[in-house]
Amino acid sequence: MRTQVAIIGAGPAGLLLGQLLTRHGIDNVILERQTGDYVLGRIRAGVVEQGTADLLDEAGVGARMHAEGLAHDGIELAFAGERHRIDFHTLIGRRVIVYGQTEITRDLMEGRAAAGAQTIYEAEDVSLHDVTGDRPRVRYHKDGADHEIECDFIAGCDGYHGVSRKSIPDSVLKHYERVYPFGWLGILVDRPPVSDELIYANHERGFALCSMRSQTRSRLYIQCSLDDKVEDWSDARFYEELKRRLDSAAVARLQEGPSFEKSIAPLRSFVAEPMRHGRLFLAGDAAHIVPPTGAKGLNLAASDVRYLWQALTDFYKRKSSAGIDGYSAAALARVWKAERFSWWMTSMLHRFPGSSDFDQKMQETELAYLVSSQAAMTSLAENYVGLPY
Ligand code: RFL
Ligand code: PHB
Repeated sequence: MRTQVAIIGAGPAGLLLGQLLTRHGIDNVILERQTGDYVLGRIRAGVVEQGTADLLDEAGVGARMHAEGLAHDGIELAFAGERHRIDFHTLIGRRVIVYGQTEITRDLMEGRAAAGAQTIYEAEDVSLHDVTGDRPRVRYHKDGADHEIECDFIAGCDGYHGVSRKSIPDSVLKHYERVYPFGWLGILVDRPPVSDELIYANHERGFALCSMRSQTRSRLYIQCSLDDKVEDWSDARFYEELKRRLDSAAVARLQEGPSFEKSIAPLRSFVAEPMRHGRLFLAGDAAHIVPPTGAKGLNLAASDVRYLWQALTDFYKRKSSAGIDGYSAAALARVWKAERFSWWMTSMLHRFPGSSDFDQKMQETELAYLVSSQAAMTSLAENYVGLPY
């Protein structure tokens, strides 16, 4: 088989890139290790930046997000028993949309099916070949046979555990990493949200986040130990712990219901540089991870895709390699700013085992300063809604 762009991974990065390329007449094939249902079953992000929403519109799949997503003009920070609103709309005149990654993925899959573009699910043992030559190839195994795709470019959109980044020699890639000494335990429950906006809570027992997927579905998180197992946390224990970390008004509005999803995610900051090796480009979690506190992971995947789609369009439509040559530097400039914001939010809102009294005072003062300063709140707001491309 031959295609112009072989895309590894049918997460948001791969599907969005595929949709944009298809709409601009650039042929592409997506290879995904899992089934489509498995991909849709992963519960992840919930907050969409305006720039990400614009790109979904550009890809022709934004209609349901605009109809069903919830526009949020701010967030609430809770600490020392009080809540403080950060009003994005007043501070910088922009907002975010709360709309689940699962729904975005579903919209992209349906858009791809409608466009007749090919996705090969359950592709096993995907391997990349000749990425530094003119004719890269991707091999995979499916239905008992080996297959090969010849292409012009490979887009590695296969997440943190994927094969693409690992195909780049160690001598080429530099890794930057911070692993945080805690995780997030999250549940999904069909009960109305605790508040109209997201509540990010700093509490002496640990961080908590009250998010949502709709007016009737809540997504709730608490900071947990890395040793914790999902089985250790009954719903009753989860709610008991969450309530200890929330203010009394939030507790009064919390409706406890049976969770239908419960998972623990470790927190990590990670960047691999550069994001290009020959004709292989990394995009999304394949190249970088942020802790979820800043709600940036999905949005960064979309911003990489924006740069990569434009670079490939320049190559095919205008015969220019400038976009391809500049891709890694352009994408990384924005990636590092989101890394900084996510690290800062994480540092400000969590309890770190072994932190000193001085560390604790610094964290309290950071929060007190933030909510007392228009300049500091504006900085949070412009990062949360998404920096310019
Ligand atoms: P994905 O979504 O991991 O998709 C990669 C795809 O590649 C496939 N794959 C392979 N396919 C073929 N061959 C191989 N060898 C392969 N290896 C892997 C995988 O099966 C998968 O389908 O990466 P992508 O597309 O880069 O998207 C990134 C986002 O999923 C991620 O950044 C966000 O979910 C992060 N995130 C959040 N981001 C936000 O912007 N806002 C949020 O509010 C937010 N909340 C979160 C989050 C992530 C979380 N977890 C679980 C880590 C909350 C949580 C709890
Ligand atoms: C979510 O709704 O899953 C969510 C929202 C905000 C975050 C992280 C996750 O910062």
